Amino acid sequence: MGSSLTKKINKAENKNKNKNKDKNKNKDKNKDKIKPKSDKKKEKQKENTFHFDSIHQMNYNIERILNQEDNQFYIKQKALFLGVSESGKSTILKHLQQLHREFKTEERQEFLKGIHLDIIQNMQTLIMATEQFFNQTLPEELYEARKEIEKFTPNQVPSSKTWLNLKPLWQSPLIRSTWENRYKFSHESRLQINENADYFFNRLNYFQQLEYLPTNEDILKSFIPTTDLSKQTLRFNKIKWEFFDLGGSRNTRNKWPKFYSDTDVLLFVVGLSEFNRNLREVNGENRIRESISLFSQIYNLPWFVKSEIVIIFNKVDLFTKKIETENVKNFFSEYNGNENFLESVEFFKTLFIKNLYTEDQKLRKIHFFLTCALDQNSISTTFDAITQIILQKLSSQKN
Ligand SMILES: Nc1nc2c(ncn2[C@@H]2O[C@H](COP(=O)(O)OP(=O)(O)OP(=O)(O)O)[C@@H](O)[C@H]2O)c(=O)[nH]1
Ligand SMILES: [Mg+2]
Repeated sequence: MGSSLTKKINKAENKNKNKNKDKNKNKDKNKDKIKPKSDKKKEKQKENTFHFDSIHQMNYNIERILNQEDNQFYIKQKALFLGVSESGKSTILKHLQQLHREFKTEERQEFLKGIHLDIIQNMQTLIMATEQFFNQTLPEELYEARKEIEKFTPNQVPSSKTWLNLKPLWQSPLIRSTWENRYKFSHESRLQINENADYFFNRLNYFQQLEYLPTNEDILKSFIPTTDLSKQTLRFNKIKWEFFDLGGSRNTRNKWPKFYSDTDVLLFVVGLSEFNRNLREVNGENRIRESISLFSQIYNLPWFVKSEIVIIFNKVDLFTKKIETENVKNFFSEYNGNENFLESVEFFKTLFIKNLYTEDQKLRKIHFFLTCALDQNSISTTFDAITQIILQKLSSQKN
């Protein structure tokens, strides 16, 4: 951060540190003296006055949002993650958490429950797709395993038998072939599958261990739909970020409006690789088309007029692989380009902007980023760049 705003913050911090040093020196000198209560009160007032004085040197807008904690000044920013389900909102937030703190054992145990369900539901989908979409019958020797997995319910805890049943199913050539051909049924709402499912099926040996705690990678690759608000406060890049992550499926979006006010940064996440997939919650609705229409509604809301608008084209790792075999034109007939990364990204960018209603609205700056939420470098450089956008905005604001 090389802006004048950063210099101002550093100056305020140094001044504060020096003040505290002096204060500590005096404290040492006077440590034998017993102070009357009223003196202590005065000192407290002095501390508060200092806090106010140093902030007061800064311009009003910055002053309003600065927050002092542990001798550090932070700019407070509310960042709201929105976007359709499975676009990667929670994964980006989980990655930011991992970058700035360690998940505790209890948190990992909590994630484990969701990961178990994700693994088993993905196998249920593969069984269903094998039989109902590809019209194949699983061999007789898998009958028991299949039956057990099929009847697993979300409230159940997997037993050692559950893991033993999953293994032969994943090894079955029919199930493997269904997995390899999953794009053939990606338009079927009832057959939606986590695109990282193979990672988990290849790690069944770990999950079957009773004391197994999920790794950071396990946590990032699993799909645990957000049903309620997840609010996380993280401090990095001199910013105290208050991240709000909300579930993106149609039936959870009614909870969004109460979190709109005072948003500094709107982070609208799009799963770029989802161009060939339909929503889980409703038949026949392409995920990117849903995302475009959702963005145009959100963007026009009065709450976001002063917010920085960021569109994150996420899942670029999957997108890059997918366009080698899947034709964008088959899902977006208006696409005239080649199966080329930059050309198709440009195409999607224009679709998001084109849907905004008036010329005025089109003129508002929208910042686009390409990310892979599983990649540390991608997430940290993206949030460094978003920080720059915030700092530039604040520095340019007049009193
Ligand atoms: N390969 C890959 N997988 C990703 C990426 N981003 C997210 N995912 C996976 O996509 C799935 C959905 O991600 P989430 O972050 O849970 O999606 P969400 O937007 O929070 O979904 P809701 O909570 O339902 O709104 C998870 O299995 C993630 O591991 C990415 O960049 N690359
Ligand atoms: Mg989520």
